[in-house]
Order: sequence, then structure tokens, then C-alpha cells
Amino acid sequence: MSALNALFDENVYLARNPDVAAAVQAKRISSGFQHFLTSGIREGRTRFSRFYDRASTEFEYRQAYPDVDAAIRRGNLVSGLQHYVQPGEAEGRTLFPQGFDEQWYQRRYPDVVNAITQKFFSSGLEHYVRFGRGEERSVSALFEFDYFNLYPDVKNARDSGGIYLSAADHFLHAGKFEGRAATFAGTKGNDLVIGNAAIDTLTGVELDVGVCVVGGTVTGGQCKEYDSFGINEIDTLVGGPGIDTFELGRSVTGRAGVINQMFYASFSQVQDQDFARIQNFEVGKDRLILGAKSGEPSTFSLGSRFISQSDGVYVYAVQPETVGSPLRFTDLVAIVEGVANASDVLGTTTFLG
Ligand SMILES: [Ca+2]
Ligand SMILES: [Ca+2]
Ligand SMILES: [Ca+2]
Repeated sequence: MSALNALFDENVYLARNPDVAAAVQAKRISSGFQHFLTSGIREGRTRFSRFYDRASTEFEYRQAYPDVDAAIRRGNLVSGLQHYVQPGEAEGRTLFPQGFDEQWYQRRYPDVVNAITQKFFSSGLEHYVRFGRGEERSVSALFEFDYFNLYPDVKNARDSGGIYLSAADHFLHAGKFEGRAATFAGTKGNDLVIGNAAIDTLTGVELDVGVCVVGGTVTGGQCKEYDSFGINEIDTLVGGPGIDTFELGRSVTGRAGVINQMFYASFSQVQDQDFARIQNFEVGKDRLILGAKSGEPSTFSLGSRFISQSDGVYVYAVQPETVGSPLRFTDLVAIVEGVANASDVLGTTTFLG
């Protein structure tokens, strides 16, 4: 099996290849799929799925892989699709350079890598088409769940035969030019997360989708959840020309009420081995979200401190004073690079605490 088997759409293929449709009608061949596998691929018939039916799809594959483009120009291959069948998929290339990031998907979902190793799937793309898509998994740093929640029109199109494989596919081909907002997230590892929407939220931690829980009680439906909190992660978050919100903390409602949490802060070690490196921060335009108060904390709540250094503004979480121990640990949360004054960052920071 391969991603092509999962993606193949008999109706699309027959509609795009009337000669094949006539041959199937006359019972000279059993199906469009049989024709596609035995001759269609090597004849350069690339329109086999609604997701691969745009003129841009072949172009994007050739653009992403110049060696494939060169082989097609030399006449050694008829299409990018033919290359993907053999050897592209096995080499870990993606059929949809703008709609599915094979490397990212495998890095984000170790269970998929495991299933590929055990030969249940030939690629992350095949897993996504068969299961991941229905499970609201993301195919790149763009967090699909937020995008679909924000834009029900895109979700409805996705669920009713639309031409976009994923939220990322929609965003890069349409949403981006329509000024739609997006969330870009990382993984449990060290990530490079780049914001390129007009309005976006960037976070280096890992996001997922799970059942909704408020105060420890399952309330039904699907909700965004956090799978990591930046502990032992060093993430680089790069702002774009739009309004970027760098999410460095969150509020969560637990049994004991609302808890404000700072990412990249465990206070377990004095060393600052986890933090977010923020680049391209536009003063007065881009924002931070912190799960702590501005300035020194009170006895019971977490605080934060901003310190100007030569290479940027350093943002620290400050631990509340514990009873009997006046020592307060500070923990580096972020470095806002290239910004000279703490006040330039503070001015557009939201404190959840
Ligand atoms: Ca990370
Ligand atoms: Ca920006
Ligand atoms: Ca830290």
C-alpha cells in the first residue's frame, strides 16, 4: 500500500481521462484505478485525486525537488507523481510540499513512525489520508484544530469533498491571501516555529486535540490541549510581517480554580536550560502572553521580571516566596532578541496572572 492508494479517487480520474472512462464502460479494463497503476502513472496522467487536481500541484513538487524537475526535463521521468511512486515516498519526500510536511509529521507523531517501521504504512502521508486527517492531526507547524475552529467554512469544505488536503494546504493556497489568522506550534523537542500569517499566535510547545475537561470533569466535545510546557526545550519563534503573539504561558481551570502557568519554567534547576528565543519582534506591534504577573510576585502567585541585556530583553519567571524560605528562584523563559529596552516588550505583554 502507499499514499497513492489512499488518495486515489476513481471519479476524479475517470472525469479527467475520458478515454479511460470509455474503456471502463466498454469493460475493456476493470477500473480507472487499475489503468492508473498499470499505465496511467507512466503515461503522465497526474490528475488522480481531488487534492492533486490543481495545476499547481505538479509544479510545486518539481519546485520543491529540483533533481526531479531536472529528470523530467531530461525525459527520464514523466511527472513528479511518477517520481513520488518510486522512489520519492520511500525517500521521505512529500507529494504536497505546501500541504503536508512529511518530516514534521513524523517528528511530531512517533506512533506514525512506529507504524511505518512495522510496515503498516509506507509514509506519514498515507497515515494522514487514512487516519490522521479524521483525527485532527496537524501536518506542519500550523495547528489545524485552531484553524478549523476559527474558520468553520474551511472545515465544512474539508468535510464535504473540498480540494484542500489540510488546513495548511488551505492556508498556504488561499487563507494566507485572505488575511486569515493561524496558530503555529512546536513539538516536545527543540523547534523552529515561523509565523507568516497577517495575524498569528506562535508557541514552541506541543499542542494536541483531546476531550474537553474543565476542573477535572470531562465536558464532552474536542478541545485544544497542551502536550508539553517547554521544559527542557529551546525553541526559536520567528515573527513575520504581521501581528505575532508569542504564547509563553497559559491559563488552565483546574479543581482548585484558575492556574496560570509559565512555559519554559520548572524552577527545578537554577540553570536556564529551557527558553524561547524570539526573533523579528516588532516593537509596538507584536505581543507576548505570559502566565504570570508583571514585576515581583506576591507571596502566593508567580511573577515575572524583564531585564535588558546587550543582545535583547530577557524574560524571567519568578517563583513565589514559600513559607519559611525567602529564596526566590528565577527561571529564564524567553529572550526577545534585538530589542534594547524592557519597556518595549512590556508595553505589549499580556499577563494572565
Ligand atoms: Ca518545543
Ligand atoms: Ca510581526
Ligand atoms: Ca527556563
